Amino acid sequence: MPSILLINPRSAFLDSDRVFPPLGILYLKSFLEKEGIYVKLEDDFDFKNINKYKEFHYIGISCTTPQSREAEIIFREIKKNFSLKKVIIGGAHASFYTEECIKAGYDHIVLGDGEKSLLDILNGCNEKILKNPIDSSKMNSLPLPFRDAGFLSNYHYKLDSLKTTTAITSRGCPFNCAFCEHAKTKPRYYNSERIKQELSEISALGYEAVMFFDDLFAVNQRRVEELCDIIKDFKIKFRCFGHVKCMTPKMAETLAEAGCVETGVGMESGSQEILNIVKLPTSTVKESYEYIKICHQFGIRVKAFFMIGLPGETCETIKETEEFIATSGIDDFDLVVYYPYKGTRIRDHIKEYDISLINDADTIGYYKGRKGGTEISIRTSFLSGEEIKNESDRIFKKYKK
Ligand code: B12
Repeated sequence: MPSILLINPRSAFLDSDRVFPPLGILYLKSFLEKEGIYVKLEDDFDFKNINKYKEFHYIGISCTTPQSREAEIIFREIKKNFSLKKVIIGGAHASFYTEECIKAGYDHIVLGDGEKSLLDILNGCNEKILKNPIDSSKMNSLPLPFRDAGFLSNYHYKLDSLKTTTAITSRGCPFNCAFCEHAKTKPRYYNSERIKQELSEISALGYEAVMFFDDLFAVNQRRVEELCDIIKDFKIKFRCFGHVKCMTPKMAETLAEAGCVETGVGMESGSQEILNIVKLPTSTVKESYEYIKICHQFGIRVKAFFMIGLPGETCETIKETEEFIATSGIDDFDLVVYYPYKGTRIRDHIKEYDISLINDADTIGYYKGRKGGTEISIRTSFLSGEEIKNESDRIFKKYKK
């Protein structure tokens, strides 16, 4: 039977890469092990003792775009020491920066869901680029992600001072925001039975709270009721993502009764002009205000996410975002400079938008790095990259509690 080492490269650009565990490789490990394959996870690649990896037939690297330089260093090190080992790259970077991965020389590049593609490769498939999305009907036959207390103990996140870990109840997002790589990906849902099992496992590991990382958790009342019915039996606290167009008093009440203490929500901008350009379906600033009011009515905190430097940004639209942050009553927020990832509508049709690329080649592809640092790779016709960054820093410092 073949064996594989699955690596999550370190992320020196972050304040800490030990907050949330890398769910992707946890899913892959349990899936492959069910097929009888030996899998080891490595989240701190040991360059000094590379020989300890010689037993593995395959090496898989999980990669987001800002991890890609570290991933290439690992790739070259492996090839230098074990030239015959096949190295596979997967994760968001492989899906949207496929050309770059081909150029880097990876043996296999896996787009999207990794389970079936990885198994095919381990069974001898020679294709260079593989794409095998998991169908809705197969989602529930996937084993639960590998949650080993030892591995998870490297990661620390607290929600309301409680020991917290992450989970997802669905894959994909039905919305079509112009800045998002994950726009319009077919939503596929795990069923109640499976979610119950997963939460039992999480509780048994001593976690008292969960951060649900579904792109959008609080969207559909029926689904929210189904999920909350299960969650409330576990007496945990949780945090999840909502959408300004979907929050209703009934939904907030359902969430709060099941233990939801906070929702994260991509409000993006306080300017209607900007929302008209980037959000699909278009949301309104009024809906954003309303979202906060509804959540607060049921005791749910709101952390809103904003970007500055979206297409069409001007001094005026930035003022509107500032005004929103100052007056809306949000409990917490994050504000970053927009980064135009490949595979998004804005980047793929950049000429149609009032935005252009600057310094793109000098960036590694993050919007939130060490000590709030951000990469500037865009400008609009009204504002330079520097002006956008200065405004972002100024507003962040002024309002962040
Ligand atoms: C949770 C999350 C985070 C968490 C946790 C990240 C982690 N450690 O896993 C936090 C908050 C830390 C985070 C940080 C960032 N994130 Co983030 N994050 C997500 C989110 C919402 C879910 C990821 C997830 O867990 N999915 C569930 C698992 C099961 O799926 P998966 O990870 O994609 O894994 C599957 C496949 O990708 C594939 N696969 C994964 N690895 C491998 C490896 C091999 C060998 C193979 C074959 C296949 C394979 O198989 C897996 C199972 O099917 C995604 C959006 C999304 N829906 O994917 C964004 C997303 C991945 N993040 C994104 C970004 C931009 C960032 C940041 C750069 C933001 C910043 N700070 O500037 C950082 C980078 C962090 C890092 N270390 O690289 C982008 C990535 C864009 C890109 N081109 O890389 C995404 C796609 C959001 C978006 N729509 O733009 N993120």
